[in-house]
Amino acid sequence: MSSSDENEQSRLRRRSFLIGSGAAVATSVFGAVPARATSPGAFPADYDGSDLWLRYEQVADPGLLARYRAALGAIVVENAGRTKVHRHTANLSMAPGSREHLVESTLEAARDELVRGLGGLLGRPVPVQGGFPDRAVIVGTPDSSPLVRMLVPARDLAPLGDDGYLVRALSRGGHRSIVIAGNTDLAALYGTFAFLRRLQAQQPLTDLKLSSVPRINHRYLNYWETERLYAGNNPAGTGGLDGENGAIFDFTATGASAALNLPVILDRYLVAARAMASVGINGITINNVNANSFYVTPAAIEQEAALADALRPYGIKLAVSINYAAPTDARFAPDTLTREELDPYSAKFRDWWTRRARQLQAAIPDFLGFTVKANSEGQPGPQDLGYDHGDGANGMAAAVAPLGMRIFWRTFVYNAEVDADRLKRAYLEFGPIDEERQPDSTIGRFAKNVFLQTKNGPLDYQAREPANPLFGRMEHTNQAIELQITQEYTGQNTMLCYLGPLWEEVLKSDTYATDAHGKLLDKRLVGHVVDGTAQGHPDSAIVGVANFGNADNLTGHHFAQANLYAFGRLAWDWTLDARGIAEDWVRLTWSNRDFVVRTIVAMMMGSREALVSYQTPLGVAHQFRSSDHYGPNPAERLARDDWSPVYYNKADTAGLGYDRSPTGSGFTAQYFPVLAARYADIDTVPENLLMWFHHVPWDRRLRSGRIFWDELVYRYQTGVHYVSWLRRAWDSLERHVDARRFAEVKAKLAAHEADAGTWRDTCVGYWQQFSGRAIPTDGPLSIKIVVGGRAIGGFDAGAASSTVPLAAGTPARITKVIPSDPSVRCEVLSQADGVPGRAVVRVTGMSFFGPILKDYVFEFTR
Ligand code: BDP
Repeated sequence: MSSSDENEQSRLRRRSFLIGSGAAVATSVFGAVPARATSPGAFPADYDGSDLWLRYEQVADPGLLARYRAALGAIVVENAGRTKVHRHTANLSMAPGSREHLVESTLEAARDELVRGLGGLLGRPVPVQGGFPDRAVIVGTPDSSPLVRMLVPARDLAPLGDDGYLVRALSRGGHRSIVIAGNTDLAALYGTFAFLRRLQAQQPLTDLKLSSVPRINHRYLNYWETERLYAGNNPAGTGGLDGENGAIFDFTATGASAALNLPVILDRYLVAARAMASVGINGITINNVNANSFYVTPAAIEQEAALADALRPYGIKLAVSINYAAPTDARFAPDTLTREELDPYSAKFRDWWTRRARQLQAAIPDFLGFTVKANSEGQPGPQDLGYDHGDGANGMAAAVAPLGMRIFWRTFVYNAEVDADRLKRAYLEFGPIDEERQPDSTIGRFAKNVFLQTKNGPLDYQAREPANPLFGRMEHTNQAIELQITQEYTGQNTMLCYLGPLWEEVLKSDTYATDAHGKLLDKRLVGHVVDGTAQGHPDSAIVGVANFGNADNLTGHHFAQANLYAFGRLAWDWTLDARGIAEDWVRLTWSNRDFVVRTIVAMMMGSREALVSYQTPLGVAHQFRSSDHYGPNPAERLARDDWSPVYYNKADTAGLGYDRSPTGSGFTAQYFPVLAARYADIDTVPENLLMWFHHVPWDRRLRSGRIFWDELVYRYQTGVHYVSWLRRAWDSLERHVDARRFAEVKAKLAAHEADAGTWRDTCVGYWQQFSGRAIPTDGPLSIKIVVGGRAIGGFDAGAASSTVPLAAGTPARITKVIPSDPSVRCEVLSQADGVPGRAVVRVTGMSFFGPILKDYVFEFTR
């Protein structure tokens, strides 16, 4: 069974949503916002976003509220406290004054979530009861609950596995009930969250029949506590205040926060735990991949054990990132090794890691294992001793296998000696190990408890990349996909960028993988490779580099919460679509009002493609300034070639882009034949990947009919125009969204628009030095204005304003606006008082990814 019911629900909802969306967008773009908001947003005006999507505000629609109240009269969780989860920390406790509370079992977590959720949504407490009351929500497993055993046939539970759940409205013996059941307590908790989600999204309860099974077993976050953290409580957004470092989990806070370090549990840990569980995330590596060995010292292990204790009822297990050379770290003295002893085949090396893993397991019995970044960006690894990644990963794997742990070994390697093209290097290192015949004549050297953890694309979390060629190519090895939730290259904590469409694009992209005889596999999307169905792998994993921090809203930008949510939903079921997930998130997080939902979903859905457009259109990659990976610096040339924007753009007077075709670097050959051929040919490569694979001549004609240079400039402009529209769209929601969050997002969007403009101007200005061509002025939003009977045009749509000289005696009045595209809408916002004077014309239209808006500012002079 798949998660069919839930999919079907979201498909149905989606269809009706799509029909309405065009009109609604037009409404908000063109200013015809409902004149009077019928009621203010349901959330308090000062709400800070700290509940993530776990908001349980009272249902506003009186009819629906009455129906919910009639159907949901009691909560029954039999034996909720019977199966207590393991607790290592005797005196585990919350910080003084906490709102959240610790629970001792997973079923208690489910029960308490229902108490909180139903109480909030229904606006009155719903009692927890025993027995078999009418109108009860019953949660449990056949093991925990006699009622579940009675109400749910065993054959219906069998296909659900360990994590799958079902939710059903039943009528039995004169009793109406809603049953939430699974084979494990955790599955019952997952079902509880799925049920609450439906109520939050104000879906009907009649004929409720949901069931869902995750497609991927290990759904993990990697949390980078020290790097790429854009969610600290410091207003600058990255670091922390009051002795905290901005990370969500406090291990070493000082000063005013010293008393709040683990083992003390803070509210935000439990909000994060509940949020993770609500989307089915079941593991977290708690520290950065450039690992600090502190996290495997005894003192840290005690703190981690407390964290694990608090998260355990929610099904979240812990792992840590390690440094391959940790055994040489003096912090472990006298139990240290010399550098020469880091030989992955040596007993000394393996025993050292077995000892660490044992210590961890003694405190954290369900400890998952280690994430390893080795021989990458200066991190040590097996190659320092002449071994390869297979030797290193297997050495570590052998050390922890007896303890039932796994090694997540990252493939993010790009040793310059391997090949001149950075993109080719990982496969050249890992591919041969996967294909190596073993003494027992099996193929592939990586151990069974090794997962190779591979970024979605071959470079480094860019806003658009082709899929990493390793997907499908590593038939004999377990592979996890790694996605970046924290927005390092996608606007950090300033830009609104919904990443759902990026991940959907990757997970649904066709690898054209073939079997050993060259026949195309039936299931061969990246998602199939990851979930194991493409090549028959029994185990599967997906990893998201998380964006948690200690900011009030936990993610820095209110809209960054959506990325965490979307990652979790896709990790559970990668076949879901990004739009449906966005709609759910908006309903849970902002409002159920149709106008608000449609507007915010539209804002989110175009945001990633807009970012691609104003940052790196048409496949030009990695043009970020090296200092912070936020702003542009296409001219930058660093000591390391493959960190330099110029290495990626290869700008010259002939054109722009990296030739990776067979006559260039030959990277295209790492893909399966269909893709290799498609990417190799400049005529067949998808235009949005053009410069990933080709050096494109400035005057090459593209599918739009425009030459490459013109199209490139338009892409930059269009991306910025979308952000201008975002601002207007958000403004239209002022009376429908709680005040604090409204203002915070509004301020972010203003910075976003300015920074998008900087990207456009910096990049176009730099490319122009090579193209030697003028900025085209006949783009999608180009207009002529008629002043004094004369049509004047040729304005740069990227310029902040245009100076228009008027002949003596000509009145400074715009009498007509003539757009080059008749479908755009023009509006004179203000006329000039005289000369000199200023007039503003607003032009709104549609791009291929969403609405766009430009306010032309005209300065009239004589
Ligand atoms: C890069 C990040 C760096 C990470 C690295 C990685 O800039 O902080 O350490 O990825 O994934 O994108 O190892």
